[in-house]
Amino acid sequence: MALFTERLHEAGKDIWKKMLSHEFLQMTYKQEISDEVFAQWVRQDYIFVREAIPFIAFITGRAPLTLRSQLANIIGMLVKELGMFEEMAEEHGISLENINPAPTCHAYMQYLYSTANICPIEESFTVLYAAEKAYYDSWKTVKENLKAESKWQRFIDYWSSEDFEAYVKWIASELNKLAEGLPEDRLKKMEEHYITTGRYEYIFWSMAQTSEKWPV
Ligand code: MP5
Repeated sequence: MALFTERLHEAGKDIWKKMLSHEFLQMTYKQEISDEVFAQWVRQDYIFVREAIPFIAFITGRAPLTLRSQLANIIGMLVKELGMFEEMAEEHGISLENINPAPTCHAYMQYLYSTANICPIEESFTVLYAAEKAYYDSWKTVKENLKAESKWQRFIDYWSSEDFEAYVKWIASELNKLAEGLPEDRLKKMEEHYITTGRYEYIFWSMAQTSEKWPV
């Protein structure tokens, strides 16, 4: 039988196609992105990664014992990642003081929290998979199309690395185990989360690209 993640990839293929050709990514690999637009992504993703820590903590509380220690390790990984954001922000003169989530970032965070708290583990694990896969695929696209060293190279290398790829593959294999034997209605819900998360990932790039702000 085909792996469940293959079903997810098929369901999300149009969204992924659009995501990977998003203007923000194209401008980044063509090195035409303005510092202000990139800084908007840095600030918003810093908030996102910071808030991903409680998301993982919530998931851990509902996870089977076999997943707990690896989920706890993700929290350590996120703390290190925040350090990378802080160092890159400092190096490039981007302030991380008094920053607030833009509407899209805010909505995405709330989606993470509610999924982790209300939905069964296989659904929140699907959200985790989609979010991490979106970043691996997006930054790998940037890396593959980049012609020369970028000032944002550290970010590009981080999410397109072999280590990160192995981490995404681990989530995929655990997700396939979680999906095993589940009835179609529960698999369908997982597929819906994969699509919703892919959509959030797409609009997250747009939020950065347009420097989205609250209108009031
Ligand atoms: C990730 C991220 C990857 N940093 N930001 C968004 C909007 N989506 C996915 O997650 P992580 O925790 O940085 O690996």
